[in-house]
Amino acid sequence: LDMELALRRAFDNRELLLHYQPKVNLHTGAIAGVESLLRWQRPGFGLVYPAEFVPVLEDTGLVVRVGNWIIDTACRQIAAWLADGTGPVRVAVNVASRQFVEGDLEQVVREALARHQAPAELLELELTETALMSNAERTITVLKNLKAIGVKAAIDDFGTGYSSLAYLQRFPIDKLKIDIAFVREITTNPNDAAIALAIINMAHSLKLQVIAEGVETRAQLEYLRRSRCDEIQGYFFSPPLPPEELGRMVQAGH
Ligand code: G
Ligand code: G
Ligand code: MN
Ligand code: NA
Repeated sequence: LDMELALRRAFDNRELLLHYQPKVNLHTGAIAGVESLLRWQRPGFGLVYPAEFVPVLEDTGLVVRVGNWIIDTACRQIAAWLADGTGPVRVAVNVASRQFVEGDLEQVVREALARHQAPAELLELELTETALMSNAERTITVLKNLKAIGVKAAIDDFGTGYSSLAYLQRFPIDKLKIDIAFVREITTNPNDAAIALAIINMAHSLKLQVIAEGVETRAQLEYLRRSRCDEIQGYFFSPPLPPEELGRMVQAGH
């Protein structure tokens, strides 16, 4: 079966869902928020991970429709966690380049926040450098307008793209996310350690927060803490979880 058709059906049949991976504040140890990650509960296949189908969503443009649904679902979840006593949980969503170019991202975000009465401060957008650069002027305008209402923005997979540092300061972003490629061997490869430290220091010089993804060991965590990284995300703390499990983890305080 053609993958595009299968994905259209999956979307219509509500087989797509979001899992949520906690981000931990390295200064306080508290859960600082979560990243929503798309999964496909595919009948006969089990849980399918985005590496297998997000490229198809992007290539076919389906990522705009699905992306709108992701933003709506994230806002619904923010409101649900507020309502059930879990509390304010900041939710980051991954945003594809085509959502800026082909979709009316600003309107989609505004409507989703309003529909669920979710505080804008609890929504964060994660964009790759490539997405930022593919239509820089449009992206700057949208991000500025969303920042004005309180929405946060982070650059995902930082260090792997080709954005110039001079350009970076023109984007109204709040946070850099160090790519997993520099975290994996951070305790054994001096070059990776140096790059991570340089990103952290540069981010702080630009008054940006910095998070490291893909943290799997205590040694990686300790290196990042000593380097003054603000937040970490990764299997060492927790894999992405279904919303009920994530809610229980937040309520338990760890
Ligand atoms: O969860 P996993 O590590 O398999 O995700 C793999 C890739 O898929 C990541 O690069 C991530 O950015 C991307 N991805 C996951 N969820 C979403 C989503 O909701 N929207 C978009 N556009 N990409 C996503
Ligand atoms: O948006 P992005 O591509 O950065 O998505 C993060 C991806 O990394 C997700 O697919 C998530 O499942 C995965 N991931 C999260 N934590 C870890 C980790 O500690 N190690 C590895 N190898 N992958 C992780
Ligand atoms: Mn991400
Ligand atoms: Na990433």
